[in-house]
Amino acid sequence: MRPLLWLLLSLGSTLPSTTGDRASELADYLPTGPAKAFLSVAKNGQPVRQIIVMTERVAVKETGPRETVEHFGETYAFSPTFFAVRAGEPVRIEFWNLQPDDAHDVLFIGPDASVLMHWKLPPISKTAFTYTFKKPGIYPFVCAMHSPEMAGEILVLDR
Ligand SMILES: [Cu+2]
Repeated sequence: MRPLLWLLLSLGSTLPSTTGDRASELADYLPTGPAKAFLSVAKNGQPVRQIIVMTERVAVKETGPRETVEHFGETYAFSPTFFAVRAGEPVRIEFWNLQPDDAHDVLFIGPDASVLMHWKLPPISKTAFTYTFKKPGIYPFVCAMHSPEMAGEILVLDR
């Protein structure tokens, strides 16, 4: 699975992102098969708490700084980039795409570096699921369109 992850992570950094409307070519999917051993995802459910992850612009063509955008392309970040949950505890994670003109997406990656799911985050939208992480470890998440900088990590604690 590691080569796939590297492909996904390098995809974002090899394409210029100055247009700001780069479309994700990845289809949306929830965890299936072996990925379910790490993560189950439901539209509803009984979450014990909610976490909101927002998309923030760091340097974009509309507001600059121009030199920064020319050098790095448009750059974005998730906020927060790090949070902890307990294994087996359902949590509602809601992604807020705050940008009116930029799509984002999110890939969840397992502690073994396998890609667990992919979901698009359209402009000006909230996208929520109830997530249950099954095994302790570090689960990276990344926007494939703005990788490697738009990324974070979830620490899953032993219950
Ligand atoms: Cu993004």
